[in-house]
Amino acid sequence: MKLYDLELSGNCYKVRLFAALIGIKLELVPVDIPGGAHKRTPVIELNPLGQLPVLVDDDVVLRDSQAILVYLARRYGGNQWWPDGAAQQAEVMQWLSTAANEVQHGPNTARLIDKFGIPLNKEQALAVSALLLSLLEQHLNQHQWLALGRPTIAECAVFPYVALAWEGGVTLDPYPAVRAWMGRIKALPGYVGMSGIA
Ligand SMILES: N[C@@H](CCC(=O)N[C@@H](CS)C(=O)NCC(=O)O)C(=O)O
Repeated sequence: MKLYDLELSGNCYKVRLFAALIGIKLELVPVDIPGGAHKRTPVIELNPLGQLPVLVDDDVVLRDSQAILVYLARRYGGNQWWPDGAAQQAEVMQWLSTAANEVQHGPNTARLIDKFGIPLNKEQALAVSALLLSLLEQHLNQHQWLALGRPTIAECAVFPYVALAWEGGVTLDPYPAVRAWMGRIKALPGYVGMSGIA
């Protein structure tokens, strides 16, 4: 199974992390985003948006880190990570949506500005980060995990850019419950980090 990958990408790391947690092997295909390789063959044929990650598993080709997590969990991970029941699935799904919205537009965007010099709106990114982190802090004050009382793919979707928030100038100091949750994730069997996340 191939993952078109960029080491520094938190979206790609979501997939690498989950694969490590469930013990499946990925063939990583490094893509030179600074050199524009994501807008050329073969990536552009696999994902017309020209974005990473892209997963190729035999005849299955998928873009979007959240969709890839669902696929891997359903196909290889078992319902511990992506449950069967309607209400349970929706409980996980709301965090996958949070990853694609508030996490993307908050700490991920702040990092794109500070670390990669991409001209986006920092003030707005900090405001969305504050909203996201207070939501997480409130939730994690009462729960050990984001959904279902156990680790699910919601952790893999939300954790990376929260853990990388410092690279965008967003401090987690006022959020002890978030920091404790990150510690629980790092203690999971099979856990791997990435550059910027111990
Ligand atoms: N919603 C997508 C976002 C993917 C995304 O923005 N990927 C970045 C790397 S982290 C990328 O490929 N950026 C290059 C570009 O958009 O041109 C996901 O979750 O996978």
